[in-house]
Amino acid sequence: MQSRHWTLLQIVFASALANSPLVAATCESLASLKLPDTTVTSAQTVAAGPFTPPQGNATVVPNLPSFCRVTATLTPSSDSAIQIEVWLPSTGWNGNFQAVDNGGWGGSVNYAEMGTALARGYATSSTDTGHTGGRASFAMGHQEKLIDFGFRSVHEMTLKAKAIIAAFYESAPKHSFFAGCSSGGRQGLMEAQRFPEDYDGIVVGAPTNNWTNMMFGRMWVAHATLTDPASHIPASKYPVIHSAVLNACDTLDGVKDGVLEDPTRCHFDPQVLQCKDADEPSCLTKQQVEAARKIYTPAKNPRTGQEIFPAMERGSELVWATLAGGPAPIRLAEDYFRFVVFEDPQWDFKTLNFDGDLTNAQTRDGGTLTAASPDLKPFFSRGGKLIHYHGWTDQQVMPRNSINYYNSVARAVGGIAKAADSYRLFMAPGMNHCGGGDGPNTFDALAALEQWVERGKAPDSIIASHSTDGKVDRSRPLCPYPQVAKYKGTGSTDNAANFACVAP
Ligand SMILES: [Ca+2]
Repeated sequence: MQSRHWTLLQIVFASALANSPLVAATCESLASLKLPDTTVTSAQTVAAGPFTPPQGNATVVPNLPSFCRVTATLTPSSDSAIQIEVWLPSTGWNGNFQAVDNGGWGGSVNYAEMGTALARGYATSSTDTGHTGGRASFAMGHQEKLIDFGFRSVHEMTLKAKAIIAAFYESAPKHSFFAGCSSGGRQGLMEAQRFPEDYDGIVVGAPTNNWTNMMFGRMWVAHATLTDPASHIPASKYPVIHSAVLNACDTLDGVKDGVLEDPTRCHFDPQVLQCKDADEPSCLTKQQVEAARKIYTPAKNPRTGQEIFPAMERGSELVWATLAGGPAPIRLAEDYFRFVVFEDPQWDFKTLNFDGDLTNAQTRDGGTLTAASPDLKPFFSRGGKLIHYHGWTDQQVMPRNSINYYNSVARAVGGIAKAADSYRLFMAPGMNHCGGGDGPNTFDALAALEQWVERGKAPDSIIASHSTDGKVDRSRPLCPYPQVAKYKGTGSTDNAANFACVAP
């Protein structure tokens, strides 16, 4: 019986890969599936209802349809132990595959996003990126694990998930999608650059793709406010600065709505807030003025003057605490220098220099973590579509990095008009890192991507909404860069229908 079962499974699998329908495998039989460098550790049907992730991931995923849950360990190197999960709808599969992303330093399967993808009818997968826990300490002395985190885990997961989907449903997914923000945006660009055949469509949000330079950008802000106590800006003054920015620049876009449609047009100088006499809650000391100016200034090499990473934007002041609040720098960045660049857990951020240390870090990275190549031609030429978005008040990844990357790709393919056939960037005014903020920050980029990939309908705008206490109080089109949303002059400025995407 066992050998007969085996033979049947092998036939099913081989035939599934050849796209010739036979019979679908049972969920439980997938436990015997043989794939390269892979141990399938479990395959079982999960009944409809809430799903309780394994220990250590306590947040219950509610209201899932019944699905086949496959877990596996991938070992592409002798030091690798990449955990993946593949979830396959028992009924109502939409015929597509959508992989989900990881934030920060990864280190855990993203059950919440898998649940969302499954509920939308996708077969879905996630990886722990090859290590456990959200710190970077895993990387010390483990270059192969750093490679797993950098790009290999998502690629290997993709190959294995597609094979498992094919075995289960007797056919390969019609289309494969990847959607991610922040580190997940970096994962998406890494896939498009290194493995252009993995996905037909990719949603990239606020990517950390310019990884090493971005870490210096984050430290630039930390140096502005955290190296000298006199330069520290208390959080209570963020609204003071923000109000002054709005007074100076809110109406430059024609609408007084507390949001800057295009912060690059705002040149507010915090000098206007300098205290006349003693320090007060409503003004900035001379040192605080200098600190705020530095936050608005791109990180630069002090010797060459060359820009390392763009600055925080005007309008982002309410969320400065993430990078400027202290007392220590954001841990995601401090971890990078301690465990990857200097391999010294006691390393002090105040000692960082923005010249030789940058060169050393870039060498150490060498493309393992940074995904900045503008060459997306192989992805585009096989029909790949990319939707990229970034909030203008992002407090973790400076927004102009996305514009710089987009322009680099456009240059590589012959201009923005050409790039727009395959790749569109949507800057979201007043949106924070991957969501939140005073501007419209809820939108369905994945649905727009599906339309583009499946029906050839490119997104000329994406409608975004803003909610307060769960109630939508504003909608607005997000426009493909370099266009901006312009008020038509009549009707409510809280209604997207009264705006048009126009050249800046
Ligand atoms: Ca405005």
